[in-house]
Amino acid sequence: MLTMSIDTLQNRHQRAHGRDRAMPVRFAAVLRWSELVAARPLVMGIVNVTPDSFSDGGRFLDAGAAVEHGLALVDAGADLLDVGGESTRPGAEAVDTAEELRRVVPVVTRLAAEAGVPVSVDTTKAAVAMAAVDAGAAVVNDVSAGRVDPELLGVVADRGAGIVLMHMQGEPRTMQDEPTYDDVVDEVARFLVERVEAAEQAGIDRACCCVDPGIGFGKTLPHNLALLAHLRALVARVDTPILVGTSRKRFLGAILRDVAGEPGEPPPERRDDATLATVVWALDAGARIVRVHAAGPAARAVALLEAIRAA
Ligand code: PMM
Repeated sequence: MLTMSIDTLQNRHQRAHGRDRAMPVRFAAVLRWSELVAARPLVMGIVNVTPDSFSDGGRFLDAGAAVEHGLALVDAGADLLDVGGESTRPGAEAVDTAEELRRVVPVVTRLAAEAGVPVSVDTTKAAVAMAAVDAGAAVVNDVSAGRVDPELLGVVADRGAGIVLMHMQGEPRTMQDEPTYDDVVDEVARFLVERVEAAEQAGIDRACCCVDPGIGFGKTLPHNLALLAHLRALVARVDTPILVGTSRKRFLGAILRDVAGEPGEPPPERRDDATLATVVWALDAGARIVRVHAAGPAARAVALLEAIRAA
């Protein structure tokens, strides 16, 4: 079980950010997404400790640089940090467990101690999930929704961590070869409902589950757009908070080239304005967590939308 108390976290947060700043989110010993996102949507900042992620690959491979980046994301407004040691970009090769542990554990350990916000580990491996949770991670973000490693859901259940269950057709190496669906929204919704049931069967409380349509994971541009267009319907069908990750993804580059008249696909680091448009869209449709590289604009969008909603 995760034993960290809210008081401990509050103290850590105040040490890290000064006594005046209230801790932005609270989580109990057992991370219950449904309670965490009840007050307002949350911004999950991305910390990729990888040489080959599509947007920030290689920038934060050094643990110190990754920690600095995570702390900067929190200062900019991130409510959670997602630490990943294996790239899931299309065509990426798998990373072995020892290497993933080497990349992830030191960064999770330090961020869990210093950042003052819940830390999530982006992994499909039970061994990495276990080590990361024992190092202080409160959430396991599994892009395979517990299908790659059958032990992973049990690890999450035993430790009372939160989980993100994401939809993906195929596997990262080949997922963009020829993704096909009869009805992408219906198939993704069914899959997410089924994976929450699988998580419950493994002993995970439904309140600890969050689901994600997996934008860009085994999906063409029309599939990604259909999922965003019908996000409100998806939210209504799955009885769990939804996380949406569009940040800097390839489909945004394709839209900017094809529709917005850019001369070519802008590179990932020039897709933050397009990301923000999708963040606002997703939040308005009912997404409760947005996973982004640039935390500041997303945090300001959350604040703005909440002000409008409250008026
Ligand atoms: N996207 C990436 C990696 N992990 N996890 C979830 N839950 N949802 C996502 O959309 C997602 C993810 C790929 O993006 P990155 O390489 O920039 O992290």
